[in-house]
Amino acid sequence: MEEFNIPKSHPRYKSLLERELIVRGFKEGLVVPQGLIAHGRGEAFDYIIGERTIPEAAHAIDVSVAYLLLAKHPVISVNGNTAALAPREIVDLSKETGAKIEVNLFYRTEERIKKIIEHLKKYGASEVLGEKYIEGVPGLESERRKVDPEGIYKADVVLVMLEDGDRTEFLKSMGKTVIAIDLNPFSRTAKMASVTIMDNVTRALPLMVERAREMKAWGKEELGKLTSEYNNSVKLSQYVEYIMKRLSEEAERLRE
Ligand code: PTJ
Repeated sequence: MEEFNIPKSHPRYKSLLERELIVRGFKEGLVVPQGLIAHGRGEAFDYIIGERTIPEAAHAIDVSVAYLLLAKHPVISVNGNTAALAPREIVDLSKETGAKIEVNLFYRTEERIKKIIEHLKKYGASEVLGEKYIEGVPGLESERRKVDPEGIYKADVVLVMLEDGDRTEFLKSMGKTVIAIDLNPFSRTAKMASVTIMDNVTRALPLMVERAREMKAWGKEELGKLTSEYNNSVKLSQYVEYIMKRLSEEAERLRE
């Protein structure tokens, strides 16, 4: 990533690089201005968890990969921010799990849909859904109700990232399993999802690709064991406990 001129030795290298990717995505018309704000909220939570994939999230990643591998019609839902931050990993995860990719936007314009599809194709996607749609999510009033009949509409498992809040609930009431990657464990999406991965998409997605490569060799029974034993409320409570522990350790250090 020479093009961004950030010294590798900078202690905030990775974080600065992500900002550059989001800003570049904004200038290219992939990311909306509101996406810059959403990224900042994510950064704050990432700072609090120590900018690492915590063991509890790694377990949620395994459960999510198991769901994707067991699914009949898995779909990865992509918005502007995720396309700008991790296009290659989205394509790789789709290839490893057989999940379709669908662009689904909160601030939908047909021009942005096209741009994001082209962007993902540059990173190796052969098919990206999103242009053709039906108003297929009953009750949902936002633009995210526009879904492809062969994609999110038909999906049994949907991976969502950087969500705005209400779609997860509606997708679940359609009987779908919803996997959410969200750094904020207090968000509506995090609370409503079937599986919540409290991690940065830039760390979670590459890990999901790696685990999918390994777990593809597992039997259905072994994968099913992971999904059937999972409880998302317990997972969310572990995330909050982790944050509390980190904050009290920090307070302790300051008192020393
Ligand atoms: O591209 P569009 O039109 O679909 O619009 C997308 C945005 C992101 C603008 C829209 O979905 C939105 O406004 O999202 P929110 O309501 O700000 O929610 C985003 C959530 O993602 C927040 O809970 C953030 O903490 C979290 N988040 C931000 N950056 C990351 C993240 N989670 C994981 N990885 C990140 N890098």
